[in-house]
Amino acid sequence: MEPSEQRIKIAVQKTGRLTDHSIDLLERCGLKLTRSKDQLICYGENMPIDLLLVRDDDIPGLVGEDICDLGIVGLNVVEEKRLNRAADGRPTEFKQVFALDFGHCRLSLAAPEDAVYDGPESLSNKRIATSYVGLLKRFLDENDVEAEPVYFSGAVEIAPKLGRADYICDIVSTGGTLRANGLAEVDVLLESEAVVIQTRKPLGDEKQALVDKILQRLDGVLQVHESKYIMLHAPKEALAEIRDLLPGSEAPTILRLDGNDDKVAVHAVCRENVFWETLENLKAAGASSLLVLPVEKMLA
Ligand code: PRT
Ligand code: ZN
Repeated sequence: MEPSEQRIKIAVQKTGRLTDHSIDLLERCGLKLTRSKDQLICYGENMPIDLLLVRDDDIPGLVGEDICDLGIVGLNVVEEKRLNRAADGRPTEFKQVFALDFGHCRLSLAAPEDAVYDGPESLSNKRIATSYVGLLKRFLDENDVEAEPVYFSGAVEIAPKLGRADYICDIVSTGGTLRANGLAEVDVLLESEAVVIQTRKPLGDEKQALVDKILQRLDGVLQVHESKYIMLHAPKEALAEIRDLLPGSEAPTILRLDGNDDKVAVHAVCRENVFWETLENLKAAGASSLLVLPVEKMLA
């Protein structure tokens, strides 16, 4: 094994909503992992990459302080930490690379079901319970409203019942928790999903090459998610129309069909899901022998 400073460290949530997806994604990038006995590190067996398993709130700090080179964490946490640092006059030492299409949720304002909300001005002089004081303050400032954020580290949804707040500002996905507490979602402050963040500190050439490789593989895994390989036969005179119907495809490959001068074979990678309606439209335009195949790996 390489000395530890030569190995890439990726900060991943230890136990929570992002854990399984994050590890699964890295395994689909070809990384073979074994967990340490104390469950705090996953060692990469076939690449010099290790995962540090930590609380999600610590991930931006670990990447910012250069203890980890990359991290996988919710945009809600990234944005809150960035705003907290900015409020203290400290720069953000990490950069956001790309979104990972899991961990979808939103940071929303909610009020007791009988409350009237006519837009942000309804928050004027109200108390709003939240763990996301930075994001809430930004929303209030952008809307030029004075209100009082009340910090809650968890169980924010019970604050109105306790008489501690008039509104709450919290993460919502299905809305079930709000409904169970007699609350209704009234506004959305941030749409969130898991993102990859990277340290801004310069890495040596070797480490940088490895970080680039893992980011390229992650990008490939994401592209493959919805991509399909489509094959069909097209009458030559309908080729232009059929090409236009192929969803999100780059230049298709056109092949001659043996013993048939009227038709050609068209092969294309479509970077969007291919729905039945699309196939029916292609058929109506003259296409035949339609085949849609999943794509397993992709390297741009
Ligand atoms: O221990 P650690 O600090 O690492 O974990 P945590 O408890 O802070 O985080 P965790 O595992 O709950 O969430 C990690 C990340 O998942 C969040 O930062 C979000 O980016 C994302 N995420 C996606 C969610 C939800 N969906 C979600 N539903 N985070 C929290 N929730 C909460 C929500 O606030 C509500 O209390 O789950 C509850 C159920 O939500 P509903 O709307 O489906 O009822
Ligand atoms: Zn957390």
